[in-house]
Amino acid sequence: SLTQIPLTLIVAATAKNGIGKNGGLPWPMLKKDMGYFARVTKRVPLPKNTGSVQSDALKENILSGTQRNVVIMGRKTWESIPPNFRPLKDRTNIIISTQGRSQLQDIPDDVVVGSDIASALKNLEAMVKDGKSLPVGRAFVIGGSSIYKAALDLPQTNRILLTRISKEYDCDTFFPETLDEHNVESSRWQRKSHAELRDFVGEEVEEGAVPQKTGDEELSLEFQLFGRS
Ligand code: FOL
Repeated sequence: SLTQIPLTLIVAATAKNGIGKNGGLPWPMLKKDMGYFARVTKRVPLPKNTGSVQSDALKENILSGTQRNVVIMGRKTWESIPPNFRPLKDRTNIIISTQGRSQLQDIPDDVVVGSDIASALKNLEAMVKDGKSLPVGRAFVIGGSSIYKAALDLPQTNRILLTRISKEYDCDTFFPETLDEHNVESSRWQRKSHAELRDFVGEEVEEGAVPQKTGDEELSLEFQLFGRS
């Protein structure tokens, strides 16, 4: 069932795990990262080819757009997205809030609300059954820190897509897990190869430090994948 769907965290963070400042991102718009975020969270994977004739029907389902990925976020992250970009298009948006949807401002009908990740996924499952929402491809957790923390405590969370930002920005919000470049025994999380990253995201990914022009200084990004068994 949907409450058991694998969850992938997607996050951009500084070396000190900074992710936010004053309710928004700490850095100016990083086009290469935002484009990556949008493409990766939208892309529905092709089904594995089992060699059966039934798999052809499954492929047609994908090609005709009958699945959508979901993006799960906390209420503050929802509010941090520019109003003209939310709900994030071509994805089923889920907001986690202790307040009911009636107490939240201007939430469109196709946005799912839940008090925690598990109950939100149950709400979505009911909507899919009723034909009110498309069947789910992948599920991404997009923040912020308390929602990342809740997801990290769930055994169904098995991947982290991290964009490491080279420059240290002043941050007041942090990603709640240490992710080491080197695979140390003590960490539950292991860095995966560039090939595994490319296979998972379904597109070519620039390897190593990727230079980024911002208003003022030079900085670089690195796209990384971590996994846990
Ligand atoms: N993960 C990564 N890698 N980078 C991020 O900036 C990021 N941000 C969040 C979560 N995970 C992330 C949360 N914050 C938009 C804005 C803020 C935001 C997430 C998304 C947003 O407007 N997204 C549009 C892109 C529009 C554009 O291309 O300019 C989208 O359609 O996804």
